[in-house]
Amino acid sequence: MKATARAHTNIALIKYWGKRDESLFLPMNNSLSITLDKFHTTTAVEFCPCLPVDLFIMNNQLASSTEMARITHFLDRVRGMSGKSWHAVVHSTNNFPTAAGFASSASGYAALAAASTKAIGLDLGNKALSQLARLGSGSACRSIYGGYVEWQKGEKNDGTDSFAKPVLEGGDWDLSIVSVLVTDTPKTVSSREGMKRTVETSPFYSGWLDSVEADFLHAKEALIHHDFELLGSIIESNALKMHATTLGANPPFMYWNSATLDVIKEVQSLRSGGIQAYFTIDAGPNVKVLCQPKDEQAVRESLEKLPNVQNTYLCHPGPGLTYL
Ligand code: 2P0
Repeated sequence: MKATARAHTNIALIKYWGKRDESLFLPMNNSLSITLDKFHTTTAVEFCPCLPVDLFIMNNQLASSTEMARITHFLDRVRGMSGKSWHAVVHSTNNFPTAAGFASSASGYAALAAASTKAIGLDLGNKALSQLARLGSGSACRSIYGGYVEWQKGEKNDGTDSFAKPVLEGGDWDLSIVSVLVTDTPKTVSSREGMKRTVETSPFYSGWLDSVEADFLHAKEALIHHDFELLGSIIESNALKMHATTLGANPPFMYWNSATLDVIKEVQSLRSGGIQAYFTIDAGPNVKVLCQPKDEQAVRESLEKLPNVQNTYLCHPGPGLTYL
């Protein structure tokens, strides 16, 4: 009983920041993302009655006991859904360096949800796969779909109304995303810990909640109407608000370094020079810059000139789940 699936990473335009239920990965707010063409995780899962435990091999190496425990916890849900108790061997490969500043948990759990359910004989649709992927890592629910995707937070306590759905196909509006690597050093505060600490201690978190729904609705409108200037200004402001909440947490923390600020300043200077480019930053120091395809080379060249930029990766909207 074997299946292989591939899912792509996504970047948040409107951020998922804070949970209302930790164990069910239910978010405090709606979020919006672009699935990227360039970076993906491919996962093969094989269930066998011969295995005494699950095995997880990540990029050809046996995973740590912490990662193994997360995978087993996830597969326990899949076993529970199928009524089978078999263990599995999971082989997962990222086509991007794990330390390159891209969230691998989103593509990782989306691919695992698809491959594991198919391998165990379940036939789930995308909505059910999105709900399942969410239980591995929140942002994974968005990587089930390609293009532009929303995650509706839902209201119910059991999470049955919290899943992602497509907003716009990638081919409907081709935007460019220049992903800027300023460091590959692992962050000291994980996004999971960071959002939890912020919800529990930051006096600025209520300001986030007061404004994020309006950001979400305006960004969605901008997407539907292909209004790049509006979309860009909203996503920048939303990212800055998310990062501002971390400064008010106890103890406070900050995901940026000085090179992050250099990239922000360069994007502002590009705009002063007439090139429409806008930044967003997830839970780390690396920056993603959105622009239109006609400007992508100019934007990339100007960012690569910055002394503290290590690399840039040019991405476009990418596909949803595929089975191999
Ligand atoms: C996002 N981030 O919307 C936001 C923006 C980081 C900043 O989703 O605890 O790895 O596994 O649900 O999904 C990163 O958090 O956290 C994230 P868990 P996840 O993309």
